[in-house]
Amino acid sequence: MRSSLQTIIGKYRLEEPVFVARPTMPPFDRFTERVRPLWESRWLTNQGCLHGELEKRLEEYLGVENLSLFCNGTIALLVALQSLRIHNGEVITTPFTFAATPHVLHWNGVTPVFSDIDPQTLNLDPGRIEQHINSNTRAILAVHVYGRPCDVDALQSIADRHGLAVIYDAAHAFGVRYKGKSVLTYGDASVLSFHATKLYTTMEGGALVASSARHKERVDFLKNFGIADEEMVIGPGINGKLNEMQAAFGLLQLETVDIEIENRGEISALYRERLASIPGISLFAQPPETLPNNAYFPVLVDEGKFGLCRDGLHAVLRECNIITRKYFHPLCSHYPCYSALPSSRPENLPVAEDAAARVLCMPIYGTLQLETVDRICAVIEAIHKESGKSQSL
Ligand code: T4K
Repeated sequence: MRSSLQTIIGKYRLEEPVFVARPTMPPFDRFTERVRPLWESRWLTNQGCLHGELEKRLEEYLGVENLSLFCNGTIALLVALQSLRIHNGEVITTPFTFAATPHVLHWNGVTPVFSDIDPQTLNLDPGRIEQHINSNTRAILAVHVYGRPCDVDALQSIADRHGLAVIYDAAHAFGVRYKGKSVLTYGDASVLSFHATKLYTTMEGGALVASSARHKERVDFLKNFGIADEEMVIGPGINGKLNEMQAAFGLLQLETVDIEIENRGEISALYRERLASIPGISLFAQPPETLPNNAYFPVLVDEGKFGLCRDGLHAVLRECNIITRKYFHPLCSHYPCYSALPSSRPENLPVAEDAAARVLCMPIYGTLQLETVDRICAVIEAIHKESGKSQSL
């Protein structure tokens, strides 16, 4: 089989690598124009004009109130927990996420308790949560994985029944609307990431959407060392500020983010059309009542039907210069720092274990050409045909 796969690699290898994500850059001149006034004002950070303007514009664009900008999504999550005074006990979360999610719990002195995910959405399965609740449980930290909304109503009713806070790691969910409103308006706080790999970026950056003006006020103190004024520090805060250069970049990104989402929609539709009929490649259904952002394009690989396992497909695609990613493998529950936790036992997390072993995220970003998407699908089809052949020998 190796030699036939080599033939595919020879035939389909792309000249330049195609990455899983790429930021769409604003025109360079527009950026210099935007930041030129900073050379006059010499005001570079600490809630400058561009920072204020971006907070306002983002609130308008996203349809939310009480948004605070941050230097990255991880610090925003850390502050979300602090702002809700969650700095001990246990928090129920998903193992199927980026490292930042459980790490912020650890950094806040909280023990993560991993609960299994739903096979359709790969988000926390509400039906599995209550078995983990005890007198130490403080909150649920859920992730809208790939920007697909969690079952927010079910999570909220569990939280209400047990007096828990709900925090959403919405790192992937920029612009997503659910049941007619921003997905960021659910729960006690939601956090976005504006990292360079995200569909909306400020290079590094993030935002926290608080549940009230009073909550935002607390968040804003916390992200600025707890400083109230020159002579008053009201609590142990941190430095979570976004600077003026990043805000300038973010203001320009906002001008084109609708096009970015639209382009991703077309790419996603083409992947669906081309991959749907390949045996062993399963796609995720569009989430109901959702205006999606197509932040990621995950598929699940079934080795028996496809002919090659996920890792094999990932490796052959890489040789073709198509850099897919296994978001999220390994599960956070496998990290050495968490693997000894009772909730990390694989038998507690069968759905997450299966998804982490089979998931592959395809390249998707606004400037990815449809011809390239077509070619990626052709490679996957050719790999299936070759692998299937050798399996039937
Ligand atoms: N919660 C969740 C659920 C998250 O997914 C994340 C971040 C966070 C919280 C934390 O938010 P931040 O603190 O990061 O704001 C990337 C990102 O670094 C990370 O932000 C993101 N999630 C995660 C899913 O993906 P890596 O290790 O995969 O990134 P890297 O450097 O391998 O980049 C992936 C591809 O993107 C590269 O192959 C090429 C492209 N790329 C990358 C960078 C950095 C660019 O084109 N330009 C760039 O500047 O983690």
